[in-house]
Amino acid sequence: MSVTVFETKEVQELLKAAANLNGGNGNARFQQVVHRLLGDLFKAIDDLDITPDEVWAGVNYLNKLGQDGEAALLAAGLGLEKYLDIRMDAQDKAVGLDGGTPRTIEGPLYVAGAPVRDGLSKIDLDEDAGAGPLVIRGTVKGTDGKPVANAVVECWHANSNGFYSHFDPTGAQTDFNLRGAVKTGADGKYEFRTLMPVGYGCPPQGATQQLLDGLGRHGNRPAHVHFFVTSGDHRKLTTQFNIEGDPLIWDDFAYATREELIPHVVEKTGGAALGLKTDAYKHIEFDFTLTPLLQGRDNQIVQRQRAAAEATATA
Ligand code: MBD
Ligand code: FE
Repeated sequence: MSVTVFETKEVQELLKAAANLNGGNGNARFQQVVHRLLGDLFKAIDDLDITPDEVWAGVNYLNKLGQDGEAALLAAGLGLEKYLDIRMDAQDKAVGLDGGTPRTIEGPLYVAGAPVRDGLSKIDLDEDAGAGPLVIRGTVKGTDGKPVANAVVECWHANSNGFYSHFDPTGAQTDFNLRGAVKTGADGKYEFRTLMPVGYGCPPQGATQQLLDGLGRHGNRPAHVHFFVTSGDHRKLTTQFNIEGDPLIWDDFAYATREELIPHVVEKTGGAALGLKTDAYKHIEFDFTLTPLLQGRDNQIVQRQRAAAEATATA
């Protein structure tokens, strides 16, 4: 039977006690956030008459989510990470910081520590019979259109099975396969020689896919390449582009697609001279426009737990 108890003194006192609001100890911001989120959950249980069985299913789900190490993956799939982008976009607009390459989500699969090379890096370290060569290149610029020297472009993407090195369940890839970092010279130019990625799919037995199944959603992304672009004089850019023509471009389970982030893929020959595995290759030209610091500060730096590895000397 549906009852409403949320507004009672007993429940309001319980919420305050649980969050230790006005308790003296603890972190006031943390208490404020916990009080609000717990209150929103309590209210939803009242409003939707969520049953004890449903609550315990949810609690047990959180255990599986943690066991699977998929909380950040679920954050992407539920649009939480996209929502943070929408808020940062609105903040930029409010202070007039426009004209940069649009941001889009980082996702959970970055690995810090890729070797930094000058201007160019060949990042396909492992054989991948299913993937053809891809050259990605462009210029890092400021909003004034001038090239940015000493910017570092970091890039990471999946192989032809949609798996990322360091997170590959088959164990087939070495550390930093398909991950790299390039420092620009005075011309602002960067180039990656790599292989064409395939779209990612959530682990089929994992907690994220389980939740998506319940919603009747798929857990797939179109083929894409991630970037961080950093430069001391500009704000850090976190973005990706999608591979033109992928059928999931506008059906990304993580909602990262943006109109400005779908560069043309051009067919070229001459790959042999570039050290590519076939003469025919695909070429993507993609420039990055960085935005200036805001009152001398980069307000786009996001702290989150990230994987890290040591680059081997030969890599
Ligand atoms: C990915 O490759 C990705 O970019 C995101 C956001 C989520 C899961 C896998
Ligand atoms: Fe990705």
